[in-house]
Amino acid sequence: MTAPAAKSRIAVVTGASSGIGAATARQLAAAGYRVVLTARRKDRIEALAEELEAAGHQATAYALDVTDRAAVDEFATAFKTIGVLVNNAGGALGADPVATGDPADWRQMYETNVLGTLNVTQALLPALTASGDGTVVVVSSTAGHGTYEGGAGYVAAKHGAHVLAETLRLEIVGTPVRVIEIAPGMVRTDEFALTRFGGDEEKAANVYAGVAEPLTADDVADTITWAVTRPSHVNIDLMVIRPRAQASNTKVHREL
Ligand code: 8X3
Repeated sequence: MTAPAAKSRIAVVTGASSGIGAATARQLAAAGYRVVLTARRKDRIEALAEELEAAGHQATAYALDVTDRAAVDEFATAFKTIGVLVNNAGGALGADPVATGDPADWRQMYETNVLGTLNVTQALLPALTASGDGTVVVVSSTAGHGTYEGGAGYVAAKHGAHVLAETLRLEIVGTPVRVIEIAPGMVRTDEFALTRFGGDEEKAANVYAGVAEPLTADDVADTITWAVTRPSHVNIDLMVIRPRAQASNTKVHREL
């Protein structure tokens, strides 16, 4: 793995309180980055920062709601330069068909997955550029690249995140900032499916029923860390990562 240019290079991770975000923060810290953990749940990110510091890494926690633009702008004033931004905050709400989906769920998914990414990216782009070697990661989803029944609200939002990444890459070419999109498929984390189904444990468990080995948060964090630690002139535009048992959004091998 290529080490960051300087030990003190900063990597900001949003949604770092659990799942892919927390795993990414751990792996980037282990790779030598000074990680800044952001999420709404202050207690979680503070505990993770303490864990990382105790292990000899550099980590700070900053409570932040990525949908709150004023708070994001205030957060951004703390940094002159940033090496890496991992836009991980987001998630799914509901799995209803288009005919009955709740517009409030759709709105909230657009707010977190798209506007949250837009807010933090816009606010930190000057610091990423000032670093002379910045990386923006957008953690989208395979839902950003194809649809499935019952997924339209989330699929629409993740398509938005994908388009944001692709367009930003076009617009800032020639500046010292690269844009990487990581699109995970079925990842089993503590909260993704549970949140999607409003805390219904049975529905959440059914998402993974019979699937031998869904991806873990660490699998995705490993991919993000690999992409981020490539030499600066190498841009991993897009990586789609799925478990072996998932051939497409709608084709999953289950042993039931
Ligand atoms: C998660 C993948 O299949 O639940 O982003 O939409 S899926």
